[in-house]
Amino acid sequence: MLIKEDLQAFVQEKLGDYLFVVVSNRQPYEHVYKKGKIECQRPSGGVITALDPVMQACHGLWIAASSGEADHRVTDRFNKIEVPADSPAYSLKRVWLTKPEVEGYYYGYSNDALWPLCHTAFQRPVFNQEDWQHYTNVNQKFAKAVMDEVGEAKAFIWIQDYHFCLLPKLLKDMAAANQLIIAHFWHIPWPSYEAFRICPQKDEILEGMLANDMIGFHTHYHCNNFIEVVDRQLESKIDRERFSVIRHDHETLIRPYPISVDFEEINRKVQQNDFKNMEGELIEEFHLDNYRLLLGVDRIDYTKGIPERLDAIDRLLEKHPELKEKIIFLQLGVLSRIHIAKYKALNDEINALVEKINWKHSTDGWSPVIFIRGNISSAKLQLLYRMAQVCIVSALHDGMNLVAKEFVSAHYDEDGVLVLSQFAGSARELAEAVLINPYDSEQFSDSIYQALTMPEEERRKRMVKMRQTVHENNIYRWAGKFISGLLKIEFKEQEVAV
Ligand code: ADQ
Repeated sequence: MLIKEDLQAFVQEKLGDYLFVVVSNRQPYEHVYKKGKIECQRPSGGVITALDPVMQACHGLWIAASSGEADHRVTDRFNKIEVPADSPAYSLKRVWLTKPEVEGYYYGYSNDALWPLCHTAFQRPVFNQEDWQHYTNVNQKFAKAVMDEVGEAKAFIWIQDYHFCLLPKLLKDMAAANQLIIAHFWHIPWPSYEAFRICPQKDEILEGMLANDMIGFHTHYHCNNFIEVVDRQLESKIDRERFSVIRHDHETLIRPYPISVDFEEINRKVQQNDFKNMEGELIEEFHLDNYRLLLGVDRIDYTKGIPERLDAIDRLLEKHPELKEKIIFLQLGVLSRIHIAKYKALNDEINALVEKINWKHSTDGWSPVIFIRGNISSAKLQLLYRMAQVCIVSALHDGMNLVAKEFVSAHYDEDGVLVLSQFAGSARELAEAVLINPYDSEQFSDSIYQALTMPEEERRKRMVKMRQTVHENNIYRWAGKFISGLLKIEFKEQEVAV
């Protein structure tokens, strides 16, 4: 196991002469007005959850798009601010995007074209030329922001996700030879060639990405898909021994690095006394007394399988009416990308389903489903994970899914059952979960029943195993492995103080 301090020492030793720069679309902290005052808040989302502890350990520079209406009020003349506010550990540089840029680059090309293209969750991608133009412009804007900071220094640029397919090549073209080491982590699935080939900009996307020195995916499966796509689409040499692509004399390593969470931190925090005190408040707030708690936690996104999950709860109560007044299913959902029509429709669909199920099954004083929309504090969230006897992750397709790992990390009592979609990347590591096919409502509802009736001994056996897995492969190990993979050195744990 690697802990925060080990990663810190490792990065300082290995990347001593390099600037350490992370680039992502979403920023880890945003500033907003609340009751006339400026407040700092953390947006929800997997990339932020994963990278913030890494950056706190590595003290680098994070470049991201501004998203809060008060952001500009707190940044300096270089558009930078030290974060987190209470104990500054790294610099955040904000890139200002115009409304048309956000529309075209973020809602348009990134989330209405690339997101559905990569998830193959039966939503048609929309490829719009104007969106592509904005996507290209914003990638250029970020390239300039990076080079303004880096100047002539040597730097390690760690690009996050599908918003920046063109950035690696733009940076390599702007920088001096050998000035930058560029790596890209792709947080979502990479599709098969059959799915990817419909993309009109496929060549530009692949060209841009192959300027990276390394590309990381969550699973071997996604790496294989990427290699196959390149092999069939571009003239290049695939080195199957080194698992790399060589194009125009440049080699890009392709590697699987399953992302994770800060196990230690969640596990420690959830056992603190103030957390225990908060339990009563949560029971009261959500009227959870005397019920067995089933939990779902998601950004509201059509890839997360929320309607499928509600259907399974409905079916469960149809098949097992004896569970009425015994269970509560609490769904926490943070609104996401609501400007895209599909997301708005999904939100309406979920509202209607919750109403329907509650109407159908409720009794005097009891309704089976509570749906809480909005961002909930990490303290409350971690406690709810611990209080939940069953956590349901039913993604139709997901790169990893951190909710599954957060639930496991919070269960220091070594109890609780994870019901997990076989189409989430995390299912490859958390094989002791009750695995489901979210498209199969019969099997799904039977699996929830299995989770609710599983003998304690078996629950514990499975949870202990899953906790070991997440404990060992925590977020610091993920980052350490990624960085050492990039430096093409063997990862030796004895090199860092464990
Ligand atoms: P996401 O699609 O955002 O991430 P996920 O990995 O589940 O999905 O992360 C969501 C994060 O947001 C979790 O940390 C969760 O706790 C938090 N969250 C969700 N709802 C919340 C709420 N209502 N209140 C507070 N917090 C909430 C993308 C990919 C994933 C991949 C990650 C990291 O789609 O497959 O696991 O990046 O690589």
